[in-house]
Amino acid sequence: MLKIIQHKIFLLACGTVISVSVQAQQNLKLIYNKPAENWNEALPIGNGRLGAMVFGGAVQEHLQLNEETIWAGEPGNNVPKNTFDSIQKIRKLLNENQFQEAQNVSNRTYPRQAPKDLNYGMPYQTMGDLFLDFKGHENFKNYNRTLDIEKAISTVSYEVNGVTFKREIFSSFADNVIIIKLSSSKKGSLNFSINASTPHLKKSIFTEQNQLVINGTSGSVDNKIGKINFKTIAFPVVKGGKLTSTKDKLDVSGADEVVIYVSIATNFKKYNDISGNPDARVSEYLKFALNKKYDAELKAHIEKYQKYFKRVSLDLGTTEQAKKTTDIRIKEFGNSQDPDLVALYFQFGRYLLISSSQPGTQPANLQGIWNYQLNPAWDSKYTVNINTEMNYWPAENTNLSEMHEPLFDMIQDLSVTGQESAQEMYHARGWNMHHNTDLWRITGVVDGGFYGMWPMGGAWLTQHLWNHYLYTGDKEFLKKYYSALKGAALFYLDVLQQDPSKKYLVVSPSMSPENTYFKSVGITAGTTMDNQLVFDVFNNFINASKILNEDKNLSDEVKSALDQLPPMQIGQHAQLQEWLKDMDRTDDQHRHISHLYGLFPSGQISPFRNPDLTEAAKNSMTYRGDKSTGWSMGWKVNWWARLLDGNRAFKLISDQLTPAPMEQQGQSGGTYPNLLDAHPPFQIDGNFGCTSGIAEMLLQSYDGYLYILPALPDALPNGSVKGLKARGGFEVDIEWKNSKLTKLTIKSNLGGNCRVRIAKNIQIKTKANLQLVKGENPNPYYQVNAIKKPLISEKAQLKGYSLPETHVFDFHTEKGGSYIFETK
Ligand code: FUC
Repeated sequence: MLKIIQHKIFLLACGTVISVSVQAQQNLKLIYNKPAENWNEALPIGNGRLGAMVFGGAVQEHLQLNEETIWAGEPGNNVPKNTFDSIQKIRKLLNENQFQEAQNVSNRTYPRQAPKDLNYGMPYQTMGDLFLDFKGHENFKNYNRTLDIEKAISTVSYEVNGVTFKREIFSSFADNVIIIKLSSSKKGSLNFSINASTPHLKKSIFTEQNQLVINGTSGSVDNKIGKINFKTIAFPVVKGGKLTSTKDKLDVSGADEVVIYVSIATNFKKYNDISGNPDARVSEYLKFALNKKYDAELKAHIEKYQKYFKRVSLDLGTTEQAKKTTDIRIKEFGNSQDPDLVALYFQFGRYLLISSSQPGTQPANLQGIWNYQLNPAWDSKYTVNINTEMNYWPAENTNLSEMHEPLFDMIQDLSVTGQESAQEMYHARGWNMHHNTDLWRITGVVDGGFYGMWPMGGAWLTQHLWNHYLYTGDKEFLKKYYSALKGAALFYLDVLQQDPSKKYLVVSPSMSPENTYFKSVGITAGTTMDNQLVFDVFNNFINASKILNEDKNLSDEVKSALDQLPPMQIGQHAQLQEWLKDMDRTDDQHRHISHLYGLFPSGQISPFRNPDLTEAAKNSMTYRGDKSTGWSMGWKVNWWARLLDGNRAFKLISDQLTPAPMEQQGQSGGTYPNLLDAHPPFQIDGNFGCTSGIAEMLLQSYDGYLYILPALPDALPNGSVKGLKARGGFEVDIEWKNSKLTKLTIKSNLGGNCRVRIAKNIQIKTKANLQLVKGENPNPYYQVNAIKKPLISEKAQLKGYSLPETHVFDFHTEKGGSYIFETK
């Protein structure tokens, strides 16, 4: 074992010399040989706040532009008034097994369309479009278009009559504007006009002092008036040549080089404050950028981006496929060997998270920040019965912890606005929300009493707070968000009802997200997912209050409720039961498999600790099938990784990397030519889910240990990954050859015991300082919350879960220490 502290290398028992492993040469570019013909071929750039889809046309460049706070509506929650009596009635009907009637009451109380005085959330809206029209570029050749995700830049180049034209386009992380640089191989050859459009009803587009201005106001929907005012300026800096303007168009002629700065600002300050001044802000960003030189701006942008991006590298090997354009690689993925596309897809997920979620910005919504419509699918808002959480699964394990911050800020907001729904709808303390929110942090029911009667959004979101703590050990962070954890626990303490048959404490009413147990009936009490979520909410609170030495009495009360939650159950088909009663259908192929929340992202089911539950979870997965919407397949990659089946996980990655149909509706996901995920239509969660799943195949950290290469597929026999994060502040580099671990490096940021599980056939070269494992891992970030023994149906035919042979060892780590293991 080698131990490195403060850059010094100590050779312990073994005499090997550390080989500095060469950074893998990866192809980190999306490449195309023709301009985008539609949005799903255009390439996304973003700096967390400003997004653009770059089409790269030779005759016309088109940038579809977004600013993350342009949403319809105005401040205000959407909590329905005076519905507590209906909730009580539904509870009673459910206790009396009058399921259809319970559903009817819910549907009547919360109609499918928002009543006049309410709304079901506001849509995220596009700003509009910028166009650059080039004269005489119809006959272009040698066309090349890229998205360089190592530098966060999109490039376009082509040739017309022997002159090469080039563009570099990025949304600057350093300067808060979008920058477009146009150049050519021959002086004086840039001739084009700049114009814009926006679909907003309230708008004005005009030129003013050699700049193009777009003013607008967001839309009004339901009972909310559109009150986001925005201003956009496109400001060209022209070298050589001339810049002239007409009413709503700028003309560049005979220029050598042009840099266009696009600045966008709104009046949004906070969910309850829209007193910002877009005019002042838009000019301020612009002024700041105009004070610098392009080269310095580019350098600063790349540096800021790479600070995050370069923390992780993944090399899965490369083949001839990597020389092809990205659209062709996606088309051929299923019938070729292209491990590098898996690495590219993984890194693209990290690129998207860095580009759509920066500290201080809004969290990534259903489309990250990229949306061309005023009324996008599901409003492109935050659906929290899976989608928003999935966006943030890669935040910790792929070493992008800071990208998680916008989500934490949103949870903090919701823990305030959600007090209204807790009190008004449930007469409960604490806070809650249902299955959606938006810029205004609504917490009421959305889409009516069928889809919307799910009071669990806060329960799931707060898991992100606790997990961030487990990864970072940041006690200040825990203190800051403790009230949100406590508020969630208080809500369930007050809301849990006693189930009449077995006297368990259960959430009622609720549903297993979007699924039904009878035709059109989903409303129920005590779904497996709800029980698992409340289990986690209660344990997080108990653990946090202990660490921070707070609320001892309340913690005892929560503990007593925790003990009365139902256990997980294995039903008659040997499946993990989705509902409290054994009602699962084996032909149910619903995209949501919510009861497997306990397997991932939660860690309540583990193959080694609970083989029966693991087998049942696997059976549930098998019944549901593989192909589905993009996010559903993304989730399945993570589940198969947790089931330790790397080949099946890889099969789901292949399904995900299937060309998506261009139809904008349906349940058949895949990947668009621009590598974005299709629900369809485009929804970003599948990108993030799959990225997280690839990380879970290489490293898992739950259930008391770090598991190295837990689900390595046969298709990826050789490779290396550097910089993945594990709970407890560990940072892990792994190398493997012929499907076997060859080298493992673990850096410890917090110190403490490190428990590692690896395949049995791997022999570590030196075993000095390795200890045999005794009892539970003493590392506090690896504490396992004991679940109840599952109930198993007499009809369930369990075969026994076949576990891989592994060995587990402990070693002590110092804060800042680095530990290297080579294998024989
Ligand atoms: C949930 C899912 C849908 C879609 C929507 C945004 O309602 O069931 O498939 O992802 O969110």
